[in-house]
Amino acid sequence: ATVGAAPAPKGGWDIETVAAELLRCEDARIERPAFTDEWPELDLDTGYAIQDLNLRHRLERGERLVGVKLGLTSRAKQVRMGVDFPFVAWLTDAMILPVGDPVPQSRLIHPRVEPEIVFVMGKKLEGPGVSCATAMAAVESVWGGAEIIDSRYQNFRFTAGDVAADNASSGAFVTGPIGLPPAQLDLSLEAVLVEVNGVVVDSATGAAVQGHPGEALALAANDLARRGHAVESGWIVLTGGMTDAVFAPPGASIAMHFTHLGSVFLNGG
Ligand code: OOG
Ligand code: MG
Repeated sequence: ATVGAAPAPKGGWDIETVAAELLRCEDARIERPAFTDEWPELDLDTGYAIQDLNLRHRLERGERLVGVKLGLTSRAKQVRMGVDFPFVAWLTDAMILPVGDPVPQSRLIHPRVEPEIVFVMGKKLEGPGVSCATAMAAVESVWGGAEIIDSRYQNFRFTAGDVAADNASSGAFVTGPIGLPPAQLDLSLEAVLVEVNGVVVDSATGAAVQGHPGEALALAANDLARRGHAVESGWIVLTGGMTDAVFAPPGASIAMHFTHLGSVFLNGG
């Protein structure tokens, strides 16, 4: 990657300039320091405003909204990233990685991969007041998946406001081979083994994600309600990394083995 610090515009930062800078960094594969170093008032809601503005920019350039992702729903992720609450970000069709494709190194800065439980929604789910049970009743199918995260911040160092603004380090995601109706498995007990170059380096069960990934979906619906949106029928929902993410350099061979949802294989390219 061609990586270098981006110069700050004169006159300080605001929602528009941070949004533009984040998309520029993404498109040009530039990593930069956290904005809160210079703009400490950039809190979670300001971050969401920046995220929403960049969703508009993504749609304007022809991308299609396909769902949402949750960030930092597991303790493993919260501890690693130093942000101790979950949040929501947007998924567009540009982030879908076809099965069998390698990690798209040519458009990423410093990709990392994490295993996730993925939902495809069968019904619209609208907060507030959504419970895990209500959320799961709106799910059509459950999949294993791998998210390739790629923060625009140097060394993935950020606060909650920075990372919400950066669309939760969105990069790409791939889904596994098996989709099951949610009643067919106990998601809190669904396990995953994370394998890098033939060595199992981490493992978790769905309970790592808010006790049950359905809780993460409920959280998404309730949080989006605050922002004037629902989780729509047909959407894809990434419920958040079950374990810490692993580096995905060229040449790496990564596999996520789920108990009932099959294996997701990712070549570092
Ligand atoms: C933030 C994105 C978090 C997850 O699943 O927790 C995320 C990051 O770790 O850079 O996608
Ligand atoms: Mg993730």
